[in-house]
Amino acid sequence: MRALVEDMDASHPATPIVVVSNKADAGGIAWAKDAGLATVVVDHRPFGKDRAGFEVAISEALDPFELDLICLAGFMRVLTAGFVTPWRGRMLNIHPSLLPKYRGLHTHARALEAGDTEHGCTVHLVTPELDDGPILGQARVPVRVGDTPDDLAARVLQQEHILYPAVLRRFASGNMTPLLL
Ligand code: NHR
Repeated sequence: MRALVEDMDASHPATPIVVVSNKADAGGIAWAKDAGLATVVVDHRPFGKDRAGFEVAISEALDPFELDLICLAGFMRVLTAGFVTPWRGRMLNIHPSLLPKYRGLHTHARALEAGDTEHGCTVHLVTPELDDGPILGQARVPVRVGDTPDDLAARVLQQEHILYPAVLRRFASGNMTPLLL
C-alpha cells in the first residue's frame, strides 16, 4: 500500500483517496493518517460468519468517496461475489506466487515444498474465484538453497514493491497488457 501511495506523484494517472483495513492497529492505517489520507477501519470480528454483513459495512463506508479503483494489498479476508461483482474490472490484488500456481495461503512454504527453483508475485484483477482473475503482471525471484519460507517471503516482497506500482500506473492509464518483470 505504501509503495503504491508513494508512487502516486503528479505524473501518475491515479490519486490515492482512502486506505481501508479490517484492523484498527494496522501499520498502514497510522501511516496513511500521517500522510494525510482518509482512513476507514471496519473490524470483521463483530460480524462473525456474516461475510456479507462485513462487506456491506465496507461498501457503505467507501460509497461517499466515489472511488474508481480498489487495490488490495495484504487484505486477508476472502470477499464474496456480492462485494466483488460491482467492482469487476476495477479491483486489483497482489498475490505472493506465480499464478496460476499456489492460489490461497502459505504460498512460500508450498513453493519450497514443491522444490520450485523460481517463485514470485502476481498482480491480478479480483474475481469472485480466489486468486483467479486476469493477470496484469508478474515478477520472478530465484529460490536459493537453504531458503526458509521467511527468506523467500522477504525476497518476493521486495519485488511486490516494484511490480505493484508499475502495474497500477499502466492499468490506471488503460493498459491491461501483462507486465512481466
Ligand atoms: N476475494 C476474492 N473474491 N477474490 C480474490 O482473488 C481475493 C479475495 C480476497 C482476498 C487476497 C488473497 C491473496 O492474495 C484476496 C484475493 C486471504 C485468503 C484467505 O483464505 C486467501 C487469499 C487471499 C487472501 N483468508 C482467510 C478467510 O477466511 C483468513 C486467513 C487469515 O485471516 O489469515 O478469509 O493471498
